[in-house]
Amino acid sequence: MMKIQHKKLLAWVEEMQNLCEPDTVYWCDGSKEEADRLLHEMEKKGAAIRLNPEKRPNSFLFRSDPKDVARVEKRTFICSKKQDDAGPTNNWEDPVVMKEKLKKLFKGCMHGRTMYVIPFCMGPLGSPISHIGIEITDSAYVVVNMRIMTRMGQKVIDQLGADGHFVPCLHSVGKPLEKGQADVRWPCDPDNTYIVHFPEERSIYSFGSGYGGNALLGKKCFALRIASNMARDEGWLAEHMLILGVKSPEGKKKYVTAAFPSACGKTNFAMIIPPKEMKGWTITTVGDDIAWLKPDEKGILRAINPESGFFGVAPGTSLKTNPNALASCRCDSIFTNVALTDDGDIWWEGLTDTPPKHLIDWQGNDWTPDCGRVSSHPNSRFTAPVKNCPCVDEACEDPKGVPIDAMIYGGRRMSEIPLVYQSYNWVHGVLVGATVASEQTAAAEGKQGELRSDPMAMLPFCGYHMGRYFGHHVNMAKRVKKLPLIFHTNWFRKDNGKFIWPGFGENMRVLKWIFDRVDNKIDADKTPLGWMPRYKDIDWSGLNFSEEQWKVLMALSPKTLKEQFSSPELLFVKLLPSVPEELKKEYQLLLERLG
Ligand code: TSX
Ligand code: MN
Repeated sequence: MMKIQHKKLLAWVEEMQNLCEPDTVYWCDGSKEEADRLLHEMEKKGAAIRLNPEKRPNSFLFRSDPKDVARVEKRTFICSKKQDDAGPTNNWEDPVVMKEKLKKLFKGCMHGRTMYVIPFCMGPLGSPISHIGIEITDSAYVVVNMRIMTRMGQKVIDQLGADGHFVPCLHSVGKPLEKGQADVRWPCDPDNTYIVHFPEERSIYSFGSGYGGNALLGKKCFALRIASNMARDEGWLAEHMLILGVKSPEGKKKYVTAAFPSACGKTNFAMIIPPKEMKGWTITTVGDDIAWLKPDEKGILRAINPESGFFGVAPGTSLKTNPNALASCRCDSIFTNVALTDDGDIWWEGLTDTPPKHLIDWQGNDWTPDCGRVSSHPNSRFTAPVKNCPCVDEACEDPKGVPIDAMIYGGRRMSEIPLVYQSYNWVHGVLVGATVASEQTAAAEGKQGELRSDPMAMLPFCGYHMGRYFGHHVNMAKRVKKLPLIFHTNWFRKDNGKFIWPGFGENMRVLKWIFDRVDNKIDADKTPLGWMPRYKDIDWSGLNFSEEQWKVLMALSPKTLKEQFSSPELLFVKLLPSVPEELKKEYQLLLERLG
């Protein structure tokens, strides 16, 4: 039994118990025994499938309700007192009105269920950058996922002590069971889903969905939407960024963060394997999705990964695209909405060149390669511990965090945008991040190929006014003594319908150029966009890439670029009235450089 000394925590749990009226309350200790027991119970109920222990030890497959397969942005709300504080890019509702609505939804919503109390820490325990949350949920699936994605259980209660701060996170699948009513495999209430944030009181309420970012509240809800508010008030950054380490053959180490919109291969980039001809260069992974960055007492910007797991998109992950991700989910992992093979393993589109002759698809139906359907949902996922990753960084658990030398913003751009450029200064770098746009793939909603703004890859995740968020980035320059250099990358430029750049591990060549720029080792070309690499400054060992190809890859058309950067469709242009003066000035300079 757990001993809780924290009066506020006990009072909140009791209040939520009275609201949700569960059959029982269970405090999670985070032990392996506890997870084993919950998984076994879900297996007995038919909610989970134990995978073949020889092929995929201690791993399970879940199939969600077909209506509950992704984050629901239409139902995601930022309920600040003033609508203006949520800004024009967030859904808003008056907090008093929303609280009333939520009270009705949550009243008695856990009948027939267990209410799990999950103490979790975002970031290494005891780190000055970490923060604690308590998630209350009626989903055991959430518990076992949170155990992988966060530091969870008794140790967090110990850390919290009698009066430590925590972010209260209430979650329910929204399907109470009345007496005698049988449960379904994946309870949810898709027609009444609400993902609600109260930034001023720093609390989260999530109703009706059991899936991913809707239900694992430490991730997008806390580590980005609520944390971006905390970061603004406390002088740090909560960003949708991967963190990786780059080590040179001489043993020099630098850390880089990168923010990309969806469908740019962020998890792949977080764990690339350098080409073997680039001997002695190694890449290590701190995180693949979220970074919390805070200046230390010397003014060095240090980053932690608030998460301890990967919640990665499965389709497209293969030995060719990302062997380290595959190794991470070799065991002790949870799979959601992927296909089941006849020998009790998992499969998804792109895992192997030739699909198995027979599968059970993500909805539980027979599947054959010629059936005309995909076997796995396009947004199917693996939940895998970071510590399983073969290239996990040695400082991954360091409470001090890792010092950041460079930050990358990127997008998926078929034309116009070169492979890489460097901003002229910090404020210009903020502009580079704020003007990120990406082409939509078939997997996303909306038209394929349509260019959509996603400033700093934070459009769905910034928990306050986006224009003021840019201002906060600008202001960080006053707090950080050694500012990271800022870069923009695009792995996706095409010529005659073909990708020009080979991408994947070959992106190491771009990271080496960034490393050399940070080291002040090489000059670069001054262009309207920023500093650009010269052909001779890229390490080409082991790759046939001609100077002619390079010219096509790096070509700039100032006229077209100017049109794109001043297009009223660009979110930055729409946000201009609320953008700080320094940034507006930097934007004018960019337009002037483009002629
Ligand atoms: O993840 C990707 N990255 C980053 C990897 C470290 N992808 C996959 C994107 C979908 C999520 C990429 N796709 C990358 C990339 O750098 N580049 C491309 C485009 C591309 C696709 C296939 C090839 C080359 C480039 N194939 C051959 O050249 C044989
Ligand atoms: Mn993400």
